[in-house]
Amino acid sequence: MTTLIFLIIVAGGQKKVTQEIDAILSRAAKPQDSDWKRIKELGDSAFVRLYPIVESNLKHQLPSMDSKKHNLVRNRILFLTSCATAKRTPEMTALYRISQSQPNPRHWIFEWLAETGDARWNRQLFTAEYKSQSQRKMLAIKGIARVGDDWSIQFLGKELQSADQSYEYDREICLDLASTLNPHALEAVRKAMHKGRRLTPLTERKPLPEGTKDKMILSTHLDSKGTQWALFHWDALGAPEDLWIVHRNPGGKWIDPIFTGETTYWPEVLPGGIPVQEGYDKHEARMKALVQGKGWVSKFVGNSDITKDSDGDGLTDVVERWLGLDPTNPDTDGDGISDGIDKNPFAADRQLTDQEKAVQSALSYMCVSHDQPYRNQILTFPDDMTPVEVESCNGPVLTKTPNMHDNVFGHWFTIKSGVKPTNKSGTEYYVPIHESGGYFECLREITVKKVGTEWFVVGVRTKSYGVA
Ligand SMILES: [Ca+2]
Ligand SMILES: [Ca+2]
Ligand SMILES: [Ca+2]
Repeated sequence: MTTLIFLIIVAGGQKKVTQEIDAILSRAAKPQDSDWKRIKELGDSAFVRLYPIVESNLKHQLPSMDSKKHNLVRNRILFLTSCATAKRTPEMTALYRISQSQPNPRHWIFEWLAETGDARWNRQLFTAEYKSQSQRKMLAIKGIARVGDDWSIQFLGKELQSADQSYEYDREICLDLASTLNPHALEAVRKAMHKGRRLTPLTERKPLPEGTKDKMILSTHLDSKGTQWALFHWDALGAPEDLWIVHRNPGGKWIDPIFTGETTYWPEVLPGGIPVQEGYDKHEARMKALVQGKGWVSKFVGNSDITKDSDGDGLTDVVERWLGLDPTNPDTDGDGISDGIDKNPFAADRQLTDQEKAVQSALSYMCVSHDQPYRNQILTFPDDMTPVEVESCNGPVLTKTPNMHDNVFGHWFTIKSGVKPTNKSGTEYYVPIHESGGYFECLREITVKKVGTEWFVVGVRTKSYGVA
């Protein structure tokens, strides 16, 4: 008797739930906020009710669906993904396979699959999507990292070393690997962060123009000894508008690029923060005459002012003044590595406090990339913080100083005030960094965790992303 009453109650409860799900589904085209919450609470009972409807929609209707119906299916899938549990991975994968020809539902289902991090799919599904370079690549990284088995960690570790990554993916992989706190994953992140403290000499960082038709070349001149000179645009110091000269002997290649200290870009301030007095019109007219006429030949060819390297560190005085380095000291930061090949010419290796290590780790995460070796990463530290070294990039890491020329371009990272521990034991830090890449800017709130004596980024919140 008791069992019968119980079964009647359960049956009654299920009927009520079914009615409730039906009511929510009837509003599926325009769901209310409370619907999302409720469907999640209902969990598997909602999943069981929803799954056949969504499967049938996807199988039979999607290709010919109008936008209103499409919206309905989209919402049902979103309901489904929000209520399903990891146990439901096979059904969701079945939906994923059915929906392969439909980019939108595929994306939502894939997102959910990545959330579950089910080991059965990481080799097939996630790696296939990962290789497709699609918008789902980030999700695939998350899915693979969530599985966290040896194979996944090795796969991501290898990708982190691969040369054809963009910095976005490198960052994502570092974050997801570090978040597992698995020793092999941390080793892969450690490897990616430590690329050494030395840099390729400036003049070898990028290829020189190989022909007079090259867009970089603005004007050429043949001297009486048969040597050909060229004035050209080269962004080895960061700005594509910077003017350099180069020469070649008959039958030879362009060699010995020399920075002229001039740029066709309009600089707002000169080294030392001095505003340009010349005025835009005058600057433009002067640059036009220099580039179009032959004035540059007498001004730059054989001019010892632009070739002089007073301290013999491989950077001319002109370049050093441009970057804000000391042209009379071969090792501005005194760390034993000459300015010409020091990746961090403004920051010496030293004993760091936990707070500094946390900042260093957050910056390493931001700078990690396989980007071109000439790309500048420009760091701005608060006044009360001594710059720290960052090794995770291939290019130079410059510190913004009042002496740096306004025309040194690169990827900017500004440490904001408010770096602080998030727990009493001081094993976790919060580091806010403003990033600006020329086309965009955003604030990232980075969480850094201490593992042993090292620090790893385990959380990133992107705030106020915008186009600059
Ligand atoms: Ca020098
Ligand atoms: Ca120097
Ligand atoms: Ca140095």
